[in-house]
This record gives sequence, C-alpha cells and structure tokens, in this order.
Amino acid sequence: MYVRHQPPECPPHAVLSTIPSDSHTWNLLFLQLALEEQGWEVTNLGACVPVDTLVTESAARSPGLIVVSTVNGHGAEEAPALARAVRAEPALARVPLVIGGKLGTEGALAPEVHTALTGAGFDAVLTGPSAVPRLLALLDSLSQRGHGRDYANAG
Ligand code: B12
Repeated sequence: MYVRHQPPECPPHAVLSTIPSDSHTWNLLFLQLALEEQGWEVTNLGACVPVDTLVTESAARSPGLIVVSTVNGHGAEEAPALARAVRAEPALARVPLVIGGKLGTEGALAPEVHTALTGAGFDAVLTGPSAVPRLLALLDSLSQRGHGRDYANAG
C-alpha cells in the first residue's frame, strides 16, 4: 500500500532577547516558557545582549517573531537603536518585533516614548498588566496567519 509521508510540523521560531545593559533573566525565562507553551521554539539569547549579536543570531534563524524583554528601566532609551539595527538588516526588515517589560522608571510609559519605539521599528509595545495577554493574542494571530510577516502595528 502506498503511504503518503507528511513532513513533520515545523514549529514557529522566536528569538528572545533583551537590551545590552539589562542583566535580569527571570523575565526571559518566563517569556521562554510562555512561548514554548504556545508551541514556539525559542532561542533565548540571555542577559546583556549586544545589538550586533541580536541582529546576527536573528538573521541566522529566520524567526517568525523577535521578542525583546527588558525590566531595568533603560528600555525606553536603548531600544530604539536596537529596533533600527534590526530593521536595517534586510532579512529582518519585516519580522514581527515586539518589546515589553518595565521600559522606564516612571511606571506608565509616556506617549512620546511609545511613539519613539514604534517609529524605530517595533510592531508592538507591551507593558503593564495587559502585556502578557496581549502577547498571547499576538501569538494566536501569528499562528492563524502562518507566522507570517506584516503584523500590523499593535501599539
Ligand atoms: C531579581 C531582581 C534583580 C536581580 C536579577 C537576577 C536575575 N538573574 O534576573 C539582580 C539583583 C541581579 C538585579 C539587578 C538590578 N536591578 Co533588579 N530587580 C529584581 C526584581 C526584585 C525582580 C525581577 C524578577 O525577576 N521578576 C520576575 C519576572 C518573572 O518578572 P518581571 O521581570 O517583572 O517580568 C514580568 C513582566 O514585566 C512581564 N514582561 C517582562 N518583559 C516582557 C516582555 C514582553 C514582550 C511581555 C509581553 C511581558 C514582559 O512579564 C513578566 C511576567 O509577568 C525587580 C523588582 C520586582 N519586584 O519586579 C527588580 C528591578 C527590575 N530591578 C531594578 C533595578 C534598578 C536593578 C539594578 C539596576 C539595580 C542596581 N542599581 O544595580 C540592577 C540591574 C543591572 C542591569 N545591568 O540590568 C528595578 C528596575 C527599575 C524600573 N524598571 O523601574 C526593579 C523594578 C526594582 C525597583 N523597583 O526599583 N535585579
């Protein structure tokens, strides 16, 4: 009897990173587990990731998503340059790129900081109590689109 062999399902891949100055790691572990629970394969680049390393490692993996987590309060300052470097790499120009955590030290994010982050290339800025539910909704929406590009700006 002829048996048709289906290729095994290829799980979507996410690169998980932080900004160069941030040495916190439990946030990264939490997000790695959350992504894996949703069926994503995760490359967790760990603490204090130089921007060049993030760009090189991401370009080598063709991820369906790049997640940046930072809690040390320097995210608002450092992340725009990170996003511009990611977007300047042609292979990563349209990969969904999100950031979340504690991006500043003032609590709620100022609207101009949000605008600077999205203007620099982030598709979504996820902070506060709704951050994780919004990330999970994004993962759902990417799965429905086949982990495709062109994730609309989620604010
Ligand atoms: C443990 C800890 C440390 C440990 C880290 C050990 C380690 N291996 O990670 C040590 C002692 C090393 C440390 C160092 C420092 N820390 Co510290 N640290 C903490 C502490 C107490 C807990 C952080 C933690 O692990 N939480 C558990 C994880 C699972 O939760 P989380 O990080 O909050 O992440 C959650 C959310 O933010 C969200 N999230 C995070 N990222 C993302 C990304 C996306 C996309 C989404 C959707 C959600 C999301 O999801 C997570 C789960 O809910 C917090 C205070 C606090 N209670 O939060 C301070 C805190 C983060 N640290 C702080 C500071 C200032 C520092 C230092 C600068 C202190 C210093 N002067 O040296 C240094 C940082 C040095 C550096 N280069 O980064 C500040 C940051 C200030 C701010 N953002 O307003 C905090 C908030 C303390 C405070 N209240 O001032 N720290």
